[in-house]
Amino acid sequence: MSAYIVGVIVPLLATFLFRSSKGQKKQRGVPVEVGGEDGYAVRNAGFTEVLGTAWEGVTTLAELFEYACGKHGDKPLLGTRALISRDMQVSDDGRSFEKLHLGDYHWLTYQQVFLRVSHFASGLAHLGHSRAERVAIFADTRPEWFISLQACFRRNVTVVTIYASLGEEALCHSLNETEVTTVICGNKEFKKLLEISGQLDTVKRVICMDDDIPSLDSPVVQSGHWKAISFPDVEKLGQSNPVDADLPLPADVAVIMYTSGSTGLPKGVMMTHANVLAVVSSVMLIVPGVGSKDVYLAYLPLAHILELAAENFITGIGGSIGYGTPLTLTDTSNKIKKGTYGDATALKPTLMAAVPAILDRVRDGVRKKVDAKGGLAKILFDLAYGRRLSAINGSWFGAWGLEKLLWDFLVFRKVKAILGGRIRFLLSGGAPLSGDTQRFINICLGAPIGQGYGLTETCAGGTFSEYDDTSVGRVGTPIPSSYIKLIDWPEGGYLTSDSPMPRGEIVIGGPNVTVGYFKNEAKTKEVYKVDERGMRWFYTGDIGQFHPDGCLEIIDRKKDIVKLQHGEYVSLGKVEAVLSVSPYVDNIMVHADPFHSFCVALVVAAQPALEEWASKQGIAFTDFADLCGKKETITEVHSSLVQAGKKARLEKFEVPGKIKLVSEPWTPESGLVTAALKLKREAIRKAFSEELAKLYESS
Ligand SMILES: *[C@@H]1O[C@H](CO)[C@@H](O)[C@H](O)[C@H]1NC(C)=O
Ligand SMILES: *[C@@H]1O[C@H](CO)[C@@H](O)[C@H](O)[C@H]1NC(C)=O
Ligand SMILES: *[C@@H]1O[C@H](CO)[C@@H](O)[C@H](O)[C@H]1NC(C)=O
Ligand SMILES: CC(=O)N[C@H]1CO[C@H](CO)[C@@H](O)[C@@H]1O
Repeated sequence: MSAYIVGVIVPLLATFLFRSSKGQKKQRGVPVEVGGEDGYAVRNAGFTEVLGTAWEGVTTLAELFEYACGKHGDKPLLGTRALISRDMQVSDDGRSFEKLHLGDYHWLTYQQVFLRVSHFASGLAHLGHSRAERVAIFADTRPEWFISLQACFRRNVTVVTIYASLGEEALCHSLNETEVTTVICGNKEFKKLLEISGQLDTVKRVICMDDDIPSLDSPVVQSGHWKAISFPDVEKLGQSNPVDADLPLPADVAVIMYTSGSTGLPKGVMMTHANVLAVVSSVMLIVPGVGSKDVYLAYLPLAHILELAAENFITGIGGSIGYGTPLTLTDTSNKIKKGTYGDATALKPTLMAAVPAILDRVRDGVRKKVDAKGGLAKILFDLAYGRRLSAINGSWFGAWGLEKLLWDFLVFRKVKAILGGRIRFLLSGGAPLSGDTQRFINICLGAPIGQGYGLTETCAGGTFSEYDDTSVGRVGTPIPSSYIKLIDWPEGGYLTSDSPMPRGEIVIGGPNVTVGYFKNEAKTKEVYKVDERGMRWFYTGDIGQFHPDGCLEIIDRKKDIVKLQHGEYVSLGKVEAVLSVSPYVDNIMVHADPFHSFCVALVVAAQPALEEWASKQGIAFTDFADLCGKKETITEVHSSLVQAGKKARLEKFEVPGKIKLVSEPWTPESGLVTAALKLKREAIRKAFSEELAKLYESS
């Protein structure tokens, strides 16, 4: 009980002692004169020239790596955890799960990694891979991925990156299109390749990162069509047959990154060394006080530009990269054996990157735990949360120093411990983060979130929220290497002359804008434009508005706006964001077409919340699919959506008139969402075409 009383008194005292001073609003972005199409353009207030590199004399990623290894020689660079045991556990309903017991991190120093990179580069050359041919890396995030990447850079070999979760057709397409001759992969991916080997004409070599190379007796390997070799063997080959480095120039293409677009086959975005370096350099200036003490937890796909830029950035500053996986991240993660440590606990990282879906999961996990505890713990948590929220409204640092320490000690210490307890900055990207989650993480971790907005096409460059900006719902100011311009979109009703803020389609310009899509001139011409001053601009299709302090807010998406029968516009993304606050919603896709006067929605139901409701109502069901099909369940979920819509003041036509509950989650593997967990509308519409038709039919 005493903790509770202290918890009340100290905040009250602190209110008098440390009154927050609402300082003047910082000007983060300023209007700038640029060429090209008319619009409202903004640049970072701190930099008059767009930035190319933050390291003097370094112009490519290969040079950055060599520079870092020379400077930080015996510091740890890459860390992995040893596998202690692998168990199978069977749950009550008979499904079995793999549980891992993982040990401490083991480290390779910069110098050791440099040697392995040099050996692998030589080995690749010795295997007969010529510089003009492309290599594909097709694997989960791990040290060998990083080593392969740097080795290719050292030989001026362009790397094709492919999401490990990509479907067969997309995989074939990207390997075919880039005429890849060497694929570097794990044994899981090797099996996938063997299944489609008949369609891969150009592949000659497969380098397997795991020891147990699968199916060495398969025809394509037996016949000598493919040479299969293990990663360590390539390194050994290189060690005994050294080949000189063959460094690239800034304008050489470093990576062709296949993005799982929302529609059609994936497109390969070509990124030069200068492109990626510009973004890596910007991050350097945005994260406060980075240095060789920083430890980064790497677990996002390296085939995602956010992760690729982040790992090169950590290397550039002399930090350490510890590898983990999304399924072993925390002590309570699915694959972690009970009573053993998750990656974050073992590593105690200071920096992390995350996509919103993962942060949402952290938030829900904490909320659930607090609610389950109830009583004093919940009262304390809610009180602390409320106090911190109002402190943040004043100012982030300083003003509430003493009270912050107290709450940290009483309440947030335990929450912080989930991610190892030392996180001081979180990078979030891939999709907009909900204001609620941003606040929650800000408060509970006591660490700011830097939210980035950008696309693969702009090399993840675009905007970035500065560490001292505690507002929510905005994506920050242009990074030093970008200009952001809004242009009118009259059809959608967004104009740069709008008041109180200029609004329009977001166009990104600068050295970070990539050179275009590989072998896709038509699409490149459609969305990339070069202005009369030689600056490249990428047309994003997103709609934004600029706040007076020069920060951007994403408010809509061009192609997600549908005109209904009676002429009203429904912005699908906006409505989905509003409705997803319903506790019954795990995921939601709103569907509208011009032939009906109302929209409908597919709702992936949140199993725990719905089952809890059902048991309270005394509704019997055989399994979750059965529950989702029941009329009363649909009514309950629908009315919670209507409520959410009302609360956010949606128009009546914006709230789905009918819904269908889906019991199976949408995952990247199922092809219904991208690896960053964005909806693939076309794919979902196709997969659920009958259900959607039925929703309209019965009206
Ligand atoms: C790097 O490779 C590309 C493609 O093969 C080539 O066009 C370029 O000239 C090479 N760069 C250097 C510095 O040799
Ligand atoms: C890839 O190329 C092979 C041979 O040219 C062809 O048979 C196959 O259909 C192609 N696959 C895709 C997805 O383009
Ligand atoms: C924080 O400030 C915003 C606007 O400045 C306000 O809407 C919100 O209610 C405030 N929250 C608290 C807890 O004071
Ligand atoms: C490809 C590209 O746009 N490269 C540019 C990158 O930025 C530098 C410095 O601003 C320019 O000189 C390059 O032309």
